[in-house]
Amino acid sequence: MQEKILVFGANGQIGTELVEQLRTIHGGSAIIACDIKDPDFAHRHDGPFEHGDVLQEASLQALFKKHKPTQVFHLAALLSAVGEQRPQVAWELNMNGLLHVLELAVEFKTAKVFWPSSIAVFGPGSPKHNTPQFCVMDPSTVYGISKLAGERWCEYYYLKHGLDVRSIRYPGLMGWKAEPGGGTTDYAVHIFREAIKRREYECFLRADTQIPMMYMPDAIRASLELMEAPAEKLTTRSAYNIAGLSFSPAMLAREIRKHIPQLTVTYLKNDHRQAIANSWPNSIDDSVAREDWNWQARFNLEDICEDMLDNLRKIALR
Ligand code: VAH
Repeated sequence: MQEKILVFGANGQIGTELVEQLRTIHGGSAIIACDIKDPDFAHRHDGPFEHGDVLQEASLQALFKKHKPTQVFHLAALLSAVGEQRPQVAWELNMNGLLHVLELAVEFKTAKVFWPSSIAVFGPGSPKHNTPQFCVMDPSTVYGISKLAGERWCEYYYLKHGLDVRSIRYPGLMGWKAEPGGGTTDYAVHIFREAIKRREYECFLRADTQIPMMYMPDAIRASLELMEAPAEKLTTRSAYNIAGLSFSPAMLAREIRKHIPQLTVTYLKNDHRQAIANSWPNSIDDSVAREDWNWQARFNLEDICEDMLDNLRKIALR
């Protein structure tokens, strides 16, 4: 069957790479990129684009009616750091945006829906190391609260309406194709650009702040593998833990210095994002995802640094 896939939040850090990958698999015209902002210059002609605001239910309904999507990827959200600056806006976008998409997916009989959760659903009371699929979850950010509530809503729409909605708790994500969007892990992308341009970086997290992270190619592959997994194999309809690797800013800086020995990094002491990072796990147990749909990360820190620097240097030279 010819897929018709709607991607909300298509111009974001995940969306930019997901749309590109989906268009490679299904063909450009099968993927309708949708965002409240115009696509950046590099991506503006890769395939169909629709302006859309997931908070405007009527215009969203018109998009569902026009395209009758077989799949929807709903990525639009405010992330952890920005969300703490604008808590009401974050809650409204992250919660009502999701509810509009779930409701319309049921109305228009969309076969599958993907929605990203985050390790931000865990909090100070969650086990810090190898945080399991099921445990105490007491998020202390609006972003984390909205993701935890969103997981419950996804499971509700699966159980009550039979909607095949699937979700992943992404770690912090790194990629070179799109800027991160205001999260607590954005440092792990900014440091590369600053290392290339200025050989120095002021990190907003302490040097020893260890956070679960993942390279974007692994993250995109995880979403697509989960969406392709046989429904009967899936034992979790809230969101799956997945793990890539865990590192601190100091560990990342040490790996980058193997390529740029002159890099100097200074560390802020009182940035508001430190408290957010402190509330998250150090590492994640992804045994349920491995068991249910054979999840397995591929990129280690050495591979990531090499690939990031190779590609960012090419961009810098343009
Ligand atoms: C953030 N990049 O920093 C996101 C992510 C685990 C972190 O959810 O908010």
